[in-house]
Amino acid sequence: MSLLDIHVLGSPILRQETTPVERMTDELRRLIDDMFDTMHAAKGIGLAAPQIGRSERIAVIDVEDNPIVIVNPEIVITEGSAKAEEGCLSIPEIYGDVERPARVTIRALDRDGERFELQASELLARCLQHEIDHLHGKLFIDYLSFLKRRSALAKWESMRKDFPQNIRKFPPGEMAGRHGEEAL
Ligand code: K2U
Ligand code: ZN
Repeated sequence: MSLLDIHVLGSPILRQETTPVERMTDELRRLIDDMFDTMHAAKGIGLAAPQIGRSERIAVIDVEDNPIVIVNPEIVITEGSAKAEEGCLSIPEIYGDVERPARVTIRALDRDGERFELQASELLARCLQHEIDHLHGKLFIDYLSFLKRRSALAKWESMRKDFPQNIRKFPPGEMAGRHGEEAL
């Protein structure tokens, strides 16, 4: 089990486009396993590669014990509309209501590089859209109104000192090492 550092708002990689994966490798499969470990340790239900400092177009999701790996995902169908509160592991303690399509159909590759299609609704649909946004440098705060985004960013400014170099370590703590072990 390897816990990776999570990049928080202010880290440039969160605002960059990711690179499509041309071929799945054992190294990428190990990265995917570490992303699941980190997501679970952070009590998240999704995690995208830029959030752990990597530029591959990969995200992991686990809504209600249904682990899903999406590589090079594309949203091919959107239906309806739904508003719900969102947060982000890269913007801790900041929340806001986001309107998104209620149901989506996505196409992606799995951890073995095999193509699949997935229809989703409810929280899974929202999580998929949140993670796919991350893969294109978009964050949920981008959907907030001007005033709500200004308020969220002001609150974040008061908190960012807790994340030197825009890094959030797991488990949290002064001495935690790179993978969460105590520093010797
Ligand atoms: O990508 C991330 O930062 C993880 C997100 C994923 C997410 C955000 C909004 C709505 C659905 C998924 C969350 O921080 S994971 C935390 C969480 C846990 C349970 C329900 C909603 C959000
Ligand atoms: Zn997020």
